[in-house]
Amino acid sequence: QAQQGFVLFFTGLSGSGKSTLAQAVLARLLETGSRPVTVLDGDEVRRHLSKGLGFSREDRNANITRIGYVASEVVRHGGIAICAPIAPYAEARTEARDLVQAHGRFVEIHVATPLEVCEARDRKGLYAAARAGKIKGFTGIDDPYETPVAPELRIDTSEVSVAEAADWVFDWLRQEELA
Ligand code: GGZ
Repeated sequence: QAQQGFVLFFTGLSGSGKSTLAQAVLARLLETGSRPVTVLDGDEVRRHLSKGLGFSREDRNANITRIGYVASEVVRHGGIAICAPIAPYAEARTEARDLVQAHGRFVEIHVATPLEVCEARDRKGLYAAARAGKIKGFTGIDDPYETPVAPELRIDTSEVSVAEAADWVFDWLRQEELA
C-alpha cells in the first residue's frame, strides 16, 4: 500500500534555524530510505522558482504560493516535500496549506526561536544591516512576522539541540504514521 504524501513546512524568522532543522529531518527521512524527498529551501527557491521576486507583501505571498503549488504536486504523487521559507504572512501559509491538503498532509512547523536569539546569531549580518537601515522591510525588524496560531509543531531552537528537534519532528511523523 502506497504511503500518503506529506509536506513539512518550516516557517520562522531569518536565522531561526529552519534550514538547519530541515536538513537534519531530511537526513533522518533519507536514512529510513523509503521515498525520495524534494527540498524547497528558501535560498534555493529564490534562486530558481521565485527568481525576480522581492520582499514586498505581494512578492513574499507569491513566493509562498509557488512553493505551495510545487509541494502540492509532489504530494499529489505520494512524495515528501520539505519547505523552509520565512512565510511571514498567515494568509499565504493558509493558501499553501489548502493547496497541499487537497492531496495529502500539511505539517506546519513553527521554528519559534526568539528574535533576540536570531539577531544575536546574525550569521549573515542581515540584522545589523536592517538595524542600520541598509536593508528595508526586514522580517522581525521593520516588517511583520505573523506568529502561526495552530501549527502542528512549534520548536524553539534556543531551547533544544538540532538533533533533539529533528528527533521530535521524526517521532511526531511516526505517531502520525507518516514516517
Ligand atoms: C527577510 C530577507 C530580506 C527581508 C533578504 N526580509 O537568512 P536568510 O537571508 O538566508 O533568509 C532570508 C531570506 C528570506 O527569503 P524567504 O523566501 O524565506 O522569505 S519569504 O518567505 O518572506 O518570501 C534572508 C533573505 O532572504 N532576505 N531580504 N527584507 N529576509
